[in-house]
Amino acid sequence: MESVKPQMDLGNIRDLFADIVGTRHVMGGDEIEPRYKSDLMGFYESKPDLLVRPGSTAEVAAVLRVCYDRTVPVSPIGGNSGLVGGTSCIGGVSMALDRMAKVEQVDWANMTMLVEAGVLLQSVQEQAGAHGAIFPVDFGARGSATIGGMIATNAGGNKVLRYGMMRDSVLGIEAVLADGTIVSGLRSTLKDNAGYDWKHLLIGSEGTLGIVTRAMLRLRPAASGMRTALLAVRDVAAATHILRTLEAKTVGGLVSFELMWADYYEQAIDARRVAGAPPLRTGYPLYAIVEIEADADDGGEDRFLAMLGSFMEEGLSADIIIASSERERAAIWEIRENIGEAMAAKRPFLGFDISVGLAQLAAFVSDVRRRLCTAVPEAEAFFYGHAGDGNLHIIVTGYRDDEAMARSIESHVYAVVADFKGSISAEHGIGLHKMPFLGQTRSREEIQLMRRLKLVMDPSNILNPGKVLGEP
Ligand code: LAC
Ligand code: ZN
Repeated sequence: MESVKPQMDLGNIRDLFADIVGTRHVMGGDEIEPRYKSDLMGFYESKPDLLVRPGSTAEVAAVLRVCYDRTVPVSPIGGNSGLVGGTSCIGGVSMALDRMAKVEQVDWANMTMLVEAGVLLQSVQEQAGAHGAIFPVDFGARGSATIGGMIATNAGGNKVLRYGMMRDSVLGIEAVLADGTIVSGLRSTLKDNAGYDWKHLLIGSEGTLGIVTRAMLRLRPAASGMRTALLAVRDVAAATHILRTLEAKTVGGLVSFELMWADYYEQAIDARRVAGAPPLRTGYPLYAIVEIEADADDGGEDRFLAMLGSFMEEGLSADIIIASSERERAAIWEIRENIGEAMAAKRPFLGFDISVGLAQLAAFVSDVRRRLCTAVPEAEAFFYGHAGDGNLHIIVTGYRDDEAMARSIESHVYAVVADFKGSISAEHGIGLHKMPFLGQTRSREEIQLMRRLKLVMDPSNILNPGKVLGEP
């Protein structure tokens, strides 16, 4: 891809930025620390001419006014934990929001938290916990992902089944538009139908329509109990039966339903950092992590345990382990979270985050396997993910390490996704990586509408250019 080059003397811009944010918060070339020049996984390099670190919404706005006047591209950076190159700067300015990391207010009565965009997910979860609440969006990269990045990508994760995606936990945002206008809608009400809900346009727009600077988050009351189990499951049909039974009988208490296919589970067990026997032995066809919120006092836990017993009696599950301590719970989740990241360190590596209807999941997996086996027999594919949401992750590795081969594998997988009328991105977004495939999941008219919105919001294409829609 051709890089977009600023059309003015960057030295001058550097001085203007320094007046706004202070000299030490503007860096160029080799002064820019490596953590700003690549995503955390090392998938995408970033080559900003300048890095700027504003400390407030007013500073973000002033920086954007400079960029707008001179048509200089700006790519925002949150925690850099994204997987699709969404923060990769292809020339111009990278804007890191990491100085804006305050939790400004926690309001237990309203169940809200006001934060700056650069705050870490983990800090938000801890602050919520200290007030008897939870922030329910959760995933493995909680120690590096920021709220701003999560809003920009409409992040999903492990609790979508119960609490929805990021957009369901954001009541209001403050954002800076391409021309430096600050739009603030930091309201705390759950219901608000006064005209277009513009925040939802920005949520999931990957920094291409505006830069989110602050957010009013929606918290939820902390449940009084939680139970986590790992099940060896007979097949996808049995998993579906287990999922729907738990949903019906725990009345909204089912928080997570993650599936891991046998080959993923084996790799994950091999890569474990902790010693000792795995929670369940390898060799079963499918594994499910099930987590419910249950009140120990009203019999919810007992009902959960009885249901698990009945799954074994009915032959849906051959073996089950129930975590009886936080340590055992962590040992179960480690297989799903940390090891996914360890596997992602393999090279060559391709990661997918597709979604299809749950009823089609088994057929989808076997079609992908069959297609890859014929087209690229040396490739290995590992399946796992948020099956309760119809969202699968696939890691493909072991193939000849070149771009053309990677694109061909992606085409094969996305062709199957199209056959099943699924999405090429359930949660990670499009960024740079999936841009060539957007047309497989969105119609021409939908893409044209996106382009028209982009043109209105960012007429000179300075906001995270090249992402989602590519060049105009
Ligand atoms: C996960 C991330 C990769 O679910 O989406 O592990
Ligand atoms: Zn995921």
